[in-house]
Amino acid sequence: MQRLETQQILSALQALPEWSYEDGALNRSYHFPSFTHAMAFLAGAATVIEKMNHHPDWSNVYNRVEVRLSTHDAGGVTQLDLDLAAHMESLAQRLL
Ligand code: H2B
Repeated sequence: MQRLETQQILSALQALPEWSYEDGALNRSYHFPSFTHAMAFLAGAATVIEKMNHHPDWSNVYNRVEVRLSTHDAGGVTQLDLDLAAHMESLAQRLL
C-alpha cells in the first residue's frame, strides 16, 4: 500500500467532511448519544477492521470516540485509511 500525497488526501476528504488530515493521519471525533451507542460503534467497526486487517488508533471516554487512522507500515495515509474512514462514517450515521 502506497502512502498518498497531501493533495490526494485533502481531495478525498471532500467526501468525508467530518474528517481532518493532521499530523500524518486522518482524525475524527465522534460524540454519540450514550455510552451504549459508542460501544455499538466500536463493536460494529471492529468487524470491518478485522476483515480489512487494518487497525485504527482509537480511544473512548464515555460517549466519545476519538479515531486516528494511518498505515504504520507505509508511514502515512493510504487508500486503506480512506476506505476504513468511509466504513466508519456509514456505521456511525445510524448511531449518531
Ligand atoms: N493497521 C494499521 N493502521 N497500519 C498498519 O500498518 C497495519 C495495521 N499493519 N494492521 C498490519 C496490521 C500489519 O501489522 C499486518 C502484518 O499486515
